[in-house]
Amino acid sequence: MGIVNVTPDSFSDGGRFIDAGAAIRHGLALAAAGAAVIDVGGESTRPGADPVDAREEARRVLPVIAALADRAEIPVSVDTTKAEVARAALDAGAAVVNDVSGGTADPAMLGVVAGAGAAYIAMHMRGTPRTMQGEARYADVVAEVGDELRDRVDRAVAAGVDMRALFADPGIGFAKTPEQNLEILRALPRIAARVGVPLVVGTSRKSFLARLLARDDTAGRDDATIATTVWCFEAGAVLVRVHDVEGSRRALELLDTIERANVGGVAA
Ligand code: PMM
Repeated sequence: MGIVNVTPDSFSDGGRFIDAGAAIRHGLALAAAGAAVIDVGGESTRPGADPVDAREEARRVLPVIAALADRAEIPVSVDTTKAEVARAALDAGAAVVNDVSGGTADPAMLGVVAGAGAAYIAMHMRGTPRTMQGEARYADVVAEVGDELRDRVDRAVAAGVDMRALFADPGIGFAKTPEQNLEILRALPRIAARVGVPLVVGTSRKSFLARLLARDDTAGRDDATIATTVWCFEAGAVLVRVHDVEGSRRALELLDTIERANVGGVAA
């Protein structure tokens, strides 16, 4: 899943694609690089980010979604917590709603997704991007994130969202410390078993990677992201949300080649 942030303030690409034309070109380039889905967002979710209203968020994303839905030949997803923005994006051609609040930010969200028959990604977070880092307190992060995510999935199903088009995301970096992010990555199969729907994971360029590498630049974060992409797919995730589609695609092709090497019974 390739990321297009149409925002002035996202942490790694804020400001680069605030112009609709640049965002559309970037989305098409991600599709050409091998993305399976393009995720378009108009509100930064970085820790402490200021919220934007629905009208401004829609103004940023709708022309980009309409153009990509028309031209990209892969599904377009809208990264929003607001039902009004989701509805307008679905009308403009989006097929997926990626909601970092997992339906907790806007009581109308799940009804909009169910009514449109759209796919839905329910992510785990506590609080809001403004408050979440103060809420990273868990006795057992894997069990609690699994339980809370399961609850969000159950609510989505109860609201009529199609179970076959439902995905869950443990929300790396959202109300989690760097150590908790690692525990979650390590326990992805346990979380997948608990939630009962396929997992999406987003580690791309997040600050815990810079801490792990003791190096803080985009190239380093992209290398680390590729390592987590391989880890996530080996652990059974079905989608990873990344800025550098090309790097993750190449790594997955290699992984696939290694996994097939045994098919003829030639390899030891
Ligand atoms: N992370 C960000 C935004 N949206 N959506 C999902 N499903 N999972 C994530 O991990 C996620 C997300 C923040 O990253 P960005 O500012 O680089 O887009």
